[in-house]
Amino acid sequence: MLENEVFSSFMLYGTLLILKMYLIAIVTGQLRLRRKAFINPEDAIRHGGLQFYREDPEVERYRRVHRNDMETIYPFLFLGAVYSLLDPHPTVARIHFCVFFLGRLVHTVAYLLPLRAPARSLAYSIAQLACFSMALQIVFAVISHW
Ligand code: GSH
Repeated sequence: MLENEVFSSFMLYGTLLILKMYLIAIVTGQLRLRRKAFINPEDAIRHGGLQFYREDPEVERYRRVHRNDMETIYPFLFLGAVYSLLDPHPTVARIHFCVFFLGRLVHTVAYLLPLRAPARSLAYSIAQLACFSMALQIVFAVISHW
């Protein structure tokens, strides 16, 4: 599998994005502890009392990053894997994966800092373009073989 240039490039970018999601999850947990804002009453009781069973704007921002990652990176993991099976040109494929990867990194940075609008939306749209392109190529490849 690693000898397949396209698939190994997909594996690299996909795995790096999963690691990014793990990092966001870890930081969210740490932020909860620091801000004393717990999502479950049992956690709040353990860390000082039910008054800490509450929302915190910063924690919620991290959760939105994670949710948006789930809405976009999970489909990429499917589309990128299927697209790799279509034997695309390695450079073109790498451009798709790299654009998506960089778009998602900028999206995260823009969401967390936060950067002035429309930076986050632009990053989101550019990353989604790469996914749309892969999705269309998959659909055309399937239809043309019917
Ligand atoms: N579920 C998303 C939403 O509610 O906004 C769908 C559209 C989307 O993902 N928009 C991007 C975004 O960063 C660019 S504006 N949305 C913020 C978010 O999902 O928290």
